[in-house]
Amino acid sequence: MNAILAILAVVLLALAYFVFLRKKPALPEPEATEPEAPRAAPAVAPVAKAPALAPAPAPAEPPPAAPSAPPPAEAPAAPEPIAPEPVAPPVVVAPPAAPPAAPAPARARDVAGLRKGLAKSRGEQGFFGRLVGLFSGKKAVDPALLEQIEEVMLTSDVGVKTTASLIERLRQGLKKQELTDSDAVWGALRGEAARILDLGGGRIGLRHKPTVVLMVGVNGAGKTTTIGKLATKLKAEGKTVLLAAGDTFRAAAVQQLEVWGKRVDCEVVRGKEGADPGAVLFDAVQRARAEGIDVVIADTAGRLQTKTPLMDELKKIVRTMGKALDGAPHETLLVLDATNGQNAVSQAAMFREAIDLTGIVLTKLDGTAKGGIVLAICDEMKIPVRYVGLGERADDLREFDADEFAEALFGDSAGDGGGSV
Ligand SMILES: Nc1nc2c(ncn2[C@@H]2O[C@H](COP(=O)(O)OP(=O)(O)OP(=O)(O)O)[C@@H](O)[C@H]2O)c(=O)[nH]1
Ligand SMILES: [Mg+2]
Repeated sequence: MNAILAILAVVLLALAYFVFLRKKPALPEPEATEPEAPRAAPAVAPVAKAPALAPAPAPAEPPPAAPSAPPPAEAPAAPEPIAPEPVAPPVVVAPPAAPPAAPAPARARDVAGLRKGLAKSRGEQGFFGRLVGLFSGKKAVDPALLEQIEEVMLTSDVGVKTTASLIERLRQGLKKQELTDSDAVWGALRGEAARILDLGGGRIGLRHKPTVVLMVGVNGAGKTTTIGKLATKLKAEGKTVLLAAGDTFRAAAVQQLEVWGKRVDCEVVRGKEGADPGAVLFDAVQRARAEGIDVVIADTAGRLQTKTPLMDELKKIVRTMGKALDGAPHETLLVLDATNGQNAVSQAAMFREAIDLTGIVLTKLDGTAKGGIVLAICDEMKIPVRYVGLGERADDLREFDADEFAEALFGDSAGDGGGSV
């Protein structure tokens, strides 16, 4: 009996020991899952998250760091969301210059829509309408044709310099017997236009987080409206956008931006009336960094390119933004009013002298019959056109595409029904 009891006791002891041993190693498990918690709660440390721009490439790097960790999908189950110094750093591995998470969404060509916006320039009395008129019903090329083309260009804001070089190229083509009929001349014109416009313009780059975009230009060029339109576009792409009211001269200017902010559902950073614009923009960039915002778009007061103190202030604004974030502003867009004609070219020259410009937004192209200004700006300034404004509505901003633009103006028989001459 005693022996049986002894055996039972041994068996019980062995069982208890076995159970105890199996439980002990289970203890570290909660710790192993903890690191996932902070990923699920990024809002805890927003500032640390700022350099982790380009979230897409990051996952490529971290996996080797934690190959044995449980899959992140389990993270939400973690009970303590406020874990102290977790494994967040691996996410920061991505280099700042990495490409954006989502590549630029492919944009459908819309030549017909562009033509609608350019209706005035394409109309009978407009730049291209008049050019078409020169060619209609004409097959042979007579010597007067080049002179007539020249006249239309000069009176349509193409400018003396660009017109002269265009006409000279056509003349050479005629001389070498390359342009034997009016169709060939028209084709050459279209080709020349596409070549001049092709400066790699179009959509702004979003390689940084935040990407800081500064809008500059003379009074009434369309800066604030363009900001609203651009914010609309970016929001539709799923980007977070912060607007910065750097036009602190007029209360109405801030209000105008705030109206856009409400419409587009973007926060607006503003200072007091008369505040230093640089300080407001500095705050905005800092805030965007802290909150992990994708794009900051900064408005500025309109300024005459001939007023030196105002242009000096602009230089200071740019320097201040660079202090808030190294490399900012990443895009400095000069907004030009297409109805200003040749004056827009001289504005571009003087703004470029003061600060580095990364692109041009040409507004109010819908309001001019002299669409030739696009050619003059591209040819003389060699600054890429990023967007064109074709109206006052939020969706009246179009990414500029040289080829599409040339097609919209000069037509393409194989295109969307626009026809050529
Ligand atoms: N038709 C047309 N009107 C435009 C376009 N872009 C802007 N506008 C109009 O131009 C006017 C001036 O636009 P704003 O955006 O206020 O210009 P701004 O450069 O911010 O002006 P300031 O702040 O005074 O320097 C407004 O009435 C806009 O609706 C465009 O592409 N087409
Ligand atoms: Mg404005």
